[in-house]
Amino acid sequence: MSDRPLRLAITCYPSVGGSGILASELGEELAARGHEIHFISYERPFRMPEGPRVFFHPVKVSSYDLFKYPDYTLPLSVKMAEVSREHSLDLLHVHYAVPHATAAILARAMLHEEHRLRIITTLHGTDTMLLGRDPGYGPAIRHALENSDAITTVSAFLRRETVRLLGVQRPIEIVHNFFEPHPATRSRAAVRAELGLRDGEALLLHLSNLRPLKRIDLLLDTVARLQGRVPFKLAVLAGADSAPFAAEVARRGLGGQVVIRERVTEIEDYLQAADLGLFSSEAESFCLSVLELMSVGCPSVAFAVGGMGEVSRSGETGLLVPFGDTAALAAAAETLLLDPKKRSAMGEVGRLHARKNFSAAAIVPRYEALYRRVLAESR
Ligand code: GMT
Repeated sequence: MSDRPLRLAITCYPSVGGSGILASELGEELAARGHEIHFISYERPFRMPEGPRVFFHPVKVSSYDLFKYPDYTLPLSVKMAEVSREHSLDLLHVHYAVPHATAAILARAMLHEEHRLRIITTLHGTDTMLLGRDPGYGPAIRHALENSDAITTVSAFLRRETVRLLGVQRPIEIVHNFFEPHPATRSRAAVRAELGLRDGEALLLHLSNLRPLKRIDLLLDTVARLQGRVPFKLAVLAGADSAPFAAEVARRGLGGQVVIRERVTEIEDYLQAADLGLFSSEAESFCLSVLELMSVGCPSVAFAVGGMGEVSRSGETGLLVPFGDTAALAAAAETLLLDPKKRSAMGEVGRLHARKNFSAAAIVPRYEALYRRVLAESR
């Protein structure tokens, strides 16, 4: 098959979340490689790139008195069909199955024979682990996966879970997430000053959407345990409304220790200023945030859940401890905070690991090869 540039649409959630971030960065990398990229979503994705060959098609959701709940799936599928027809798309790459994969299958059916649209579905985590278990969603997800032209998961763990929970019989390709850090816009010192770090204080960084799976209760338990053992501050880059979290921080008397920032776009500024990542999720199919820190040479401590061990090699690029053991998580953080040499050695191993296995150069060609294979197979 020729290596002509492809025309494809990417559908993802526009809000701050791993799947939307990954999809936006993939669009940026694909456009830089000469492909034409059309984003379709209800809002412009949070980190959607600007530039040539990148387009955004908003989906308008109407609200009718007739419906108690507004419907997004149907207008999304209509927009997918319209963009596919008008721009002669080769394929549609949907990130997160619900409702994107279902809408894509419907769009393809609406196009009939007039335009053969190929559909790639990338599963990110909760679409399988949470919604896949829900009898109100599971059969629809399975149907969309069985009818996609290709399925990928962001980790081997998630592939196993997809087969186990949804009984999908089709081949599933594992394509890990990638991260390509942009240059920081401010110095490390400037960011640390902005966060109010005093001399000798270490900066712990946590990035997440603060959803229940992130187990913020365990994060704050860990912070409380660390108090008085090492001088530090925890910066939380929140991808969601942080008011309930701020209230909990205050209730626990941790206000002096925790700084919160919402909807940060220049995350590299904070990544390069950090000494250690701190994560407490009870489930992660991958954990893009650990990779983001690793890419700039910063190790993380976290619970060994899901696909976390596919990203971070415990003892080499960071430390993983059994889920729920906040004493062990605090001890792991303390060990690395008190040993800058070990921390920077781990950071360097992690940076090289990220470059080799999770950079755009390592991962984006995997998606391109998959697109071309699907197009060649279904001609
Ligand atoms: O973590 C979330 O709640 C958001 C979710 C998403 O779909 O945006 O994240 C999932 O996808 C990320 C990108 O592939 C992964 O790094 C996260 O581990 C995964 N979250 C879970 O599996 C809980």
